[in-house]
Amino acid sequence: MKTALITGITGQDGSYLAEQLLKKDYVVYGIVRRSSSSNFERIKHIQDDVNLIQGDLLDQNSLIEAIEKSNPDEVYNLGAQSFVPTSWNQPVLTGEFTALGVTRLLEAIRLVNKKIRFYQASTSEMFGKVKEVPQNEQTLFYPRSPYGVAKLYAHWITVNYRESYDLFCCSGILFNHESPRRGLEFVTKKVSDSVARIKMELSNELRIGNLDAKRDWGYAGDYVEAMWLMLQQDEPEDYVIATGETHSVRELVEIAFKHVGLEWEDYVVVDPKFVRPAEVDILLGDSTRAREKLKWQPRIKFEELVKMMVDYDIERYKVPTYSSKNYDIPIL
Ligand code: NAP
Ligand code: G4F
Repeated sequence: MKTALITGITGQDGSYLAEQLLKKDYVVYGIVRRSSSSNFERIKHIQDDVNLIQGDLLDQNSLIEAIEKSNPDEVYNLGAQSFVPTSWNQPVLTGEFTALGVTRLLEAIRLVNKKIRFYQASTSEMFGKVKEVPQNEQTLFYPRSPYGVAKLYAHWITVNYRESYDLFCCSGILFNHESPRRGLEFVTKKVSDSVARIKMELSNELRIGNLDAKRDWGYAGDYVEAMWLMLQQDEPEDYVIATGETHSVRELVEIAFKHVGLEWEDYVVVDPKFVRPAEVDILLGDSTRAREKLKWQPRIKFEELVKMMVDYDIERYKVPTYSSKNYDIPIL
């Protein structure tokens, strides 16, 4: 029986990964940071099956203690300030969590047990102003936000600890992946949630930013399987994980509204407030290495993903506790 420790277990990916590891008979530990109110919504259904340890990527000692206490075979570092616009707002804090937090965790592993296998949640945001299309493991990086810059540091410190200390460290360069559990501020969830509210007559518009941006969107449940596969290989390596299809925000909006029988042009308002200081115009991943070496492939296609998210939100708003005055508003 193997043991895994997950940072960011309360997040979208952490919740799916914990579920999948439990199914594989892992003992699962998760690091959670202290909060005055509970944020275990995504792991409520498995809360009794996982072991939660209080800790923070900002606090070196708490990470050492978490590793000592859980004694893991594998550590998955999914914790981060992960919303790109917030990184312009709080660039220093983003660097502390998302960049230096990784060094703290790697130092804790180096100190406690160098045999631990380590997964770092790298991102296609590192490609930013892309140097080629599609992007693969050899594509040059050009990040376009403080978040992308912080993740690039995290990526290289992971490579560096592999090369300096012979640690088994892998970076998964994951392209955007979504699900009904996606945070409300990200564009897919913002759209599915708004479409559901409009359909249920709780709202009558969707204010949005750049409709022309293109992303390679996959399903989070498929992507966490790739994280696990990376740590089961004989040699540590970095892998691009993507669907190999790109779609615009406009297409996303069109599909979501059409799914509930509405015309998107009647409801969507472009609001400059949501346009970023520097945009990543197009992301399209080439995951040939993962498909060949890990035998990984995505199962859920873009259109199915969008419909799944809209259907989920419609069901959510059917629960009577929701009304026009009682829903979460994304904070930007
Ligand atoms: P998410 O839903 O935003 O979850 C982030 C998690 O990090 C939450 O559990 C959060 O805890 C935790 N966290 C934040 N700051 C922390 C700190 N100081 N100490 C400990 N934990 C902290 O993100 P996600 O979509 O699951 O993504 C998982 C990881 O993959 C992130 O590193 C993200 O940057 C990266 N990534 C995501 C995508 C994507 O498309 N989803 C693509 C590429 C890479 P709270 O619940 O307490 O806030
Ligand atoms: O959904 P988004 O906020 O995701 P973004 O910026 O691509 O970042 C996500 O994916 C990364 C992987 O590439 C992760 F590393 C990162 O942690 C995060 O999970 O925005 C997607 C696109 C952008 O081009 C944005 O400008 O949608 C465009 N967009 C247009 N209107 C909007 C909006 N994005 C948001 N969040 N809200 C809008 O109203």
